[in-house]
Amino acid sequence: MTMLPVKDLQERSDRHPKPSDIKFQYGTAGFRTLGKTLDSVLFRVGVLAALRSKKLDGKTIGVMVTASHNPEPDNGVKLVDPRGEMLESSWEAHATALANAPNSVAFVAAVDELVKATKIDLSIPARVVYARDTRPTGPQLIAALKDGLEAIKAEYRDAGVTTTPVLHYLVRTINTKGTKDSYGKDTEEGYLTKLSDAFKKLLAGKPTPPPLLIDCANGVGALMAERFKGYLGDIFNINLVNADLHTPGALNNSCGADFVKVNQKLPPSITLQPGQRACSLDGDADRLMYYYADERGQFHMLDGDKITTLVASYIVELVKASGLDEQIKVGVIQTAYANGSSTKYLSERLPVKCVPTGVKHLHHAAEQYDVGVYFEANGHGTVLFSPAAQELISSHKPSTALTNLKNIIDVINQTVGDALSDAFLVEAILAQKSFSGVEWDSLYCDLPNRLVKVVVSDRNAFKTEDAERRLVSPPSLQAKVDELVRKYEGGRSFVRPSGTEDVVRVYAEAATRAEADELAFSVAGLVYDEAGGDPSQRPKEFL
Ligand code: 16G
Ligand code: MG
Repeated sequence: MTMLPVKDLQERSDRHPKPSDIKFQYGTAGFRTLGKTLDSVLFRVGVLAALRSKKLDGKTIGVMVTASHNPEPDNGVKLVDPRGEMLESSWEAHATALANAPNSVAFVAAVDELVKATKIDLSIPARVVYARDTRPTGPQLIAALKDGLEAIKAEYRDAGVTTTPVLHYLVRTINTKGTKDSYGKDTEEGYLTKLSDAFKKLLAGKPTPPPLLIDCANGVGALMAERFKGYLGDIFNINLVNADLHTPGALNNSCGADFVKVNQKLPPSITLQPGQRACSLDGDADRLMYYYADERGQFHMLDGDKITTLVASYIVELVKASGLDEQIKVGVIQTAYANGSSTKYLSERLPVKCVPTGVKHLHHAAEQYDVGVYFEANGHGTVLFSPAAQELISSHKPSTALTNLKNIIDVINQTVGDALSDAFLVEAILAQKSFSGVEWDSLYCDLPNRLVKVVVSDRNAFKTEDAERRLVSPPSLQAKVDELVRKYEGGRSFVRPSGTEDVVRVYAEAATRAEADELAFSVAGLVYDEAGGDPSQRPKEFL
């Protein structure tokens, strides 16, 4: 029977001591905090990833080192399961337990316990593929990860500096290589070729779209977008801004998808000509925010909900035109953050489901449909085609619509939200439909909305139900929120604890901008008064 390499694990773990004052938590997007505190976590994640691989019969597990849209000093790490999806939730607790073992002896004991509890056969080989974004703490954290992988004798592959969606793609392609479910070539080049070929086919014969301005958040998306240029030829031009990977502190600073979504304005580094369209990626290129300037030069945002609407409507059209609408049902998954107007528009046409925030919830719900379209309002999303739907599409009688549908499938990265793939998807649909930003935007009109953060003494005191749309704790707070909401016609507001920051978030929408702001700040004030802390942190009345 193969035993744990206890001595090696312990000795190497001693080189990566856990900071005694930090409690780590594997949250919505893995571990995420100040990069310089994460050394022990990375070492332990290396061991955990290997155990997960052994548990899944030697399938390759992914490890991505990134903190997405967070500021540059932060970093983080998340695990990717064999089909390119997020780590199964039951293992999040194992990750948290291993990360918090106070010392090496306790860590090895926790590993041993996990092996026994989950009945892992240690003789099975472990395989891991890892990558990182461009953060300065990345290389050192990768070194700690490798030490963990070597301590448990895992085989590993370094995917280098790349985007989160590329790492997800690699995991899926490695694990399906040579099978009937093969998802493409298991290299970055395979990814670039697959997406760009499909995109070029969708654009063929259409007028060349105007060059697309891409704000790369000064992150790793800039590298990937630059690589795509070589694959797109002159059929589609992209111009990169905020592609500076060398200036310290530039990452996600006053740019990127999160900046645009939260502030509902252009990054100061960008000016748009009337009619011009552009988009922003986040720091690891898995979120996408579109926008355009109207003929008066005014900014309009096209967020994840607008992307859902465009994509879902187009896929429904293609399925129908292919004569597959009886067999293939398209559904949409949203979260409470989806703009009320988008939910209204979509649910008049398609089944729409609301789930809690976080990709894993949306992804899981999307798997229940033949075609599941999911985007969070913040721009993270993709489309899933069930194996049966793909089978039907691949064997159905040929037509232009069916060819387009096949190319749409190939331009999409089904493993996870992928900003560049999503941008190509959007551009392909706009080209197919001869839509400008204005026409896309006119599908429905967003309700004004506002998102506010509240710093409270204990965010765990906040518990929600009904896909985070209602609070169950602190008791009686929901009734007070309801009372405030009732004062605003068409008003809606909800309160939820953040899964990635130590804050509570308040969202509100109403018929006018002033009312949405007023409602958001009234609810935030209420939350603060109920569970407050430092008076200087009380939400300011208006922006
Ligand atoms: C993470 C999630 C994202 C979610 C966000 C919410 C993943 C890969 N990412 O970034 O889906 O929208 O957290 O953050 O699951 P919050 O809980 O802090 O509001
Ligand atoms: Mg991200």
